[in-house]
Amino acid sequence: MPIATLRCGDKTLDLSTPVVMGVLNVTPDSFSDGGRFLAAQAAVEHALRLVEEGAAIIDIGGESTRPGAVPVPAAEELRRVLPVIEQLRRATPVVISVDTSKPEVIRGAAAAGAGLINDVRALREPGALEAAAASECAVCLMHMQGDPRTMQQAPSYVDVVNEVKSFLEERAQSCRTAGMSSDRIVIDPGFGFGKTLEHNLELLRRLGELTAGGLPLLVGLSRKSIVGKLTGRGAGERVYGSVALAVIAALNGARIIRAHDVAATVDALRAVAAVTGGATHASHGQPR
Ligand code: 9MG
Repeated sequence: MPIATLRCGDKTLDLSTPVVMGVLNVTPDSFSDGGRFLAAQAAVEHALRLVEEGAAIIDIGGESTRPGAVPVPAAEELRRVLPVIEQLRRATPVVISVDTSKPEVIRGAAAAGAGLINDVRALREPGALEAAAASECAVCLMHMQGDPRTMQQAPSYVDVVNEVKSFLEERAQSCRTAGMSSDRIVIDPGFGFGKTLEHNLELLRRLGELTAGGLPLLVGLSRKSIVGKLTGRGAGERVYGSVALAVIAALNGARIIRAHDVAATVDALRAVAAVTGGATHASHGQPR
């Protein structure tokens, strides 16, 4: 029986129908025009717009995980994310997620009020598992082959679905051994993280096989190169392709969809929920 709620610190997220996690990048190229204070304020305003559009979770990222991205020190990542978490926590009850792999950032984010740690390295950095287990946060364990600097150079699998599944089962078991209950764990196949187009399509087709262990599944396909390859569109014009893939993911069992274009994704998931049964979690309420 799949787990229908996720315990995120002092909040509980209902996953009986799919919800949207809105993406909030706070890297210098995102909101840096007027210095640190104004950048944090602009980021919070953007996040609140995503909440208005129906996001149930806001995922704050202070370090890029794109192919080729260069790591930043923990202190800099904390300077980027903490003011945004603190302000957002006061402004909205939605779950605040932090996209990080560093134990210092996990501890700081949890203390500031984050409810979910979204780790593209699945808590494999030294001290990360212990830091997450000591918090009350939920964790998202993502699969990645290699690391962001090199992952797209030559991804290779015998059976991508079985390899991703075994990895995620092993990481989930490590979390349980460290003291986390299953209602704090989400798994994610990591679309685009050390995968070719064919690997991504195979994972999407067979997504249901990953939900066999009963843990909720998060997917992030929004604006990624998979969408660009399928549609021939540049990064700024991938809304329709992203929404189409989000719908397929939801129909194949995903419970959390990580998306930049929240309003469009929420509408699409409402349609999915109407067909598959149950209401959606879109919080903006009024028909548009
Ligand atoms: C940070 N980030 C970028 N892409 C992502 C994805 O597909 N999943 C998760 N969990 N995080 C992601």
